[in-house]
Amino acid sequence: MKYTVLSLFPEITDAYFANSIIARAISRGIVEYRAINIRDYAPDRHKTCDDAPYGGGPGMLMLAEPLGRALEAAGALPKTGAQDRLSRRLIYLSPSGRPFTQELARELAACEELILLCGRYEGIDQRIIDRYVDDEISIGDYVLSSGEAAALVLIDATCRLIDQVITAESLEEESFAGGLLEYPQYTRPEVYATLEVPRVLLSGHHENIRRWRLEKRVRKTLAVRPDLIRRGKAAGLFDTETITVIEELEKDERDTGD
Ligand code: 9D3
Repeated sequence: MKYTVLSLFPEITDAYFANSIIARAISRGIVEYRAINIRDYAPDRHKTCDDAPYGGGPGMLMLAEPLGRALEAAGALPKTGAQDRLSRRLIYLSPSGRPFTQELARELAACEELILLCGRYEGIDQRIIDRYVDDEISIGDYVLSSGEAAALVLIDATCRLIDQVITAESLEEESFAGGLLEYPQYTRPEVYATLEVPRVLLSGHHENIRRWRLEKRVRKTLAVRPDLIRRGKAAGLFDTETITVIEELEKDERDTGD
């Protein structure tokens, strides 16, 4: 995978690539990284990259000219409609994008190159989106000050899915996660600040441990992510035992509810 990041502040993404599992992947030749400073492509001597929006409104927008020149330097071409979206994708990180999910991470991890355009100010001239951008992606419903942090999230999530970057084992476990949050985990010591490790985990009784963990997962998911329970049910993600546990705990909830 090759990541090309276009930004007014490339130091932000540089720092990340210098120190993480990605640094190892780069030295092994599995991942490539290139940062392009958009300011280097401003045509005027003041290196202007922003201006006020036509029609009025708050703040400033990134100018089309420096963005277009930086994109062409990155090897981007204007869209033709007949694009090979498996080999190379141009992504604009934007609060108005479609939501980033594990499914989208898997799709993007299969690309040969991701060109990530990070915005500053209130956004970019729409003509850059129309002419070059394949996907507009948001990382969630909260407001960031710029696109760089979002690009790092996308890079981290996709990079670890690339074959050879992390062990197949941890990815396999992930697919087992199937619609529920994790159970609580404990390691040594057995007593920490008077807090004891749950007895069942020390019992060596594998069937009881498995059942305890399943109940903990269902309880936690019902409490903080009831949407995952609804979606998991609809998608047929749960086996009959899990459905029984969900129904029991939902019933408990109603009994103690009021
Ligand atoms: C006035 C409306 N605002 C849009 C919701 C303006 C605005 C806020 C934040 C314009 C740009 C930004 C900077 N955010 C990003 O570049 C960004 C982002 C985000 O804020 N949330 C979630 N995902 C992303 S991806 C890029």
